[in-house]
Amino acid sequence: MLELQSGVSRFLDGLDTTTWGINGAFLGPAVRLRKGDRARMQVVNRLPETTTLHWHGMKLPGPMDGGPHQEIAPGETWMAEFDIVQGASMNWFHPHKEGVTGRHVQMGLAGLLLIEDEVSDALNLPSAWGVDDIPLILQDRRFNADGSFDYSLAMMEAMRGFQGDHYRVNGTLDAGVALPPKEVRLRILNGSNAREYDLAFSDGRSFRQIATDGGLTENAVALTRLRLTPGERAEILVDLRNDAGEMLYLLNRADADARLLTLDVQTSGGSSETVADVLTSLTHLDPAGATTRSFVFGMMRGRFTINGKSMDMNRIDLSVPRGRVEIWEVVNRMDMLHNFHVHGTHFEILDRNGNASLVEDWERGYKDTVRLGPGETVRLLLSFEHYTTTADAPYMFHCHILEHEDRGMMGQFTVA
Ligand SMILES: [Cu+2]
Repeated sequence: MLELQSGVSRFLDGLDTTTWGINGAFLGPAVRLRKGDRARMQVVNRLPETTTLHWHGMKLPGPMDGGPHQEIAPGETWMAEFDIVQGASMNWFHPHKEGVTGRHVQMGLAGLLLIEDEVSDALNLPSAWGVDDIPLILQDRRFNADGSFDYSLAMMEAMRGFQGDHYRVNGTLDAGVALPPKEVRLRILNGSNAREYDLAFSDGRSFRQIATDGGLTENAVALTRLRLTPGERAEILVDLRNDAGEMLYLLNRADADARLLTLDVQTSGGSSETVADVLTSLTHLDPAGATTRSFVFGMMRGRFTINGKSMDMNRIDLSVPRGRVEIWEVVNRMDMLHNFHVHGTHFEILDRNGNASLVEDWERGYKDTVRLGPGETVRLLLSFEHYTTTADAPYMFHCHILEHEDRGMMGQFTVA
C-alpha cells in the first residue's frame, strides 16, 4: 500500500515544514520488483487534495499509468495492477494531476520503483542497499521565513521553471554518505521540478555509467561528467578502491560547482572486485521505413504549446498504431531549455540537430526523457507494446519541466 499523506518535517533549525510524503512525512519508499512480477499498487489518498500517482518509466497499459485521468480524490483508493514486462531499471513515481504537478512534487510526493531481472542479477553489481548501492534523488527547494516551502513563482521563474536555493538529496540538506573503499553504485534521479544537473566529482575523476532511464546500457560508459534534466535517471559506478579515508564531493557544474553530496570513504569494508564493461545486449528498432511525426515546442498567449496547442484533457492529439516503428522529431523553437518525456514506452535517440554525434555518451540506451536545449531538434525512435485505446485513459507526451507541463506543454495520445 502506498499512502499519500501530509506531515511535518524539520529541515531548518527550530522551524517545522509542512510536507507531503508517501508512507511517511516526506518523499516515499523505494519499491523493488522483478521482471515478470505482477505489481499491485494500492494507492490511498489521505491528502486534502485530489492528485494522481504516475509510474514514470514503466511500460504498462494506459488505465494503470497514473496520468492526469486517473485522479484519486481525498479519502479514495486507486488500485493499479500491471505486469512488469521491462528489464532491470530505475523508475519513479510522482503525481501527474493536471495543472498542479509542480506543487505536488515540491510538497514531497516522489518515490522510486526499482526493477531487477536475471541480467542485473548476473552482473555482480554492487547491491548492498544503502551500503554500496545508493539511491540519490536530486531536488531543490526554497523556504519561507516560517519554514514552509516557498513555491511562489515570479514571472521569470514561471517561464524557466522553479529553482530552489537549497539542494536536497533524498530529502536531506547538506547530504553525505559513508561508503566502503570499493566500487560503489549510485542510482541517480533528477527529481527536481526544473533544475538541470551537470554532475561531476570534485577531483574530476572518471566514473562508469551502467544504466540510463530505461535500464542497463550495453557497455559501461566511461564519463567525467553527466547531465540530467528533470525526470532523467542514470546509474553509475564509482571506483573508491584507492580512496580509503578520503572525502570527495558530487558537484553540480551547472551551478558553480555547488556541492550536492559528500562521499566519506571509510577505511574498512573494501573489495578489489569491479564490474565488467560488457553489461547486456539491447534490441534496437529499425528506423528504415518508420513514420515520422513532429512535435514543435512553442508558446502562445502566456501558455506553453506543442504543435501550437496547449494541453486539453478533452482532446486526444494523436493515435499511434501499436507495434509500428515511429520517429518522433521534437523541435524546440524557443530560446529556453525544455525536455521531452513519453509515457508507455522507451525510445532511443537517433540524432540531435540532424547529427548522431551530438547524442551525448550518457544518452545512449533506452530513454524516456530527453534534453532539448534552446533551438535544438532531437529525433527519437520508438514503438508501443501496450494498448490504450480509450480517450479517458490516454498516454501523455510532455515537457518534464513541471512548470511548463502545468502551463500547457503536454499532449495526449492513444495506442490502438
Ligand atoms: Cu519545458
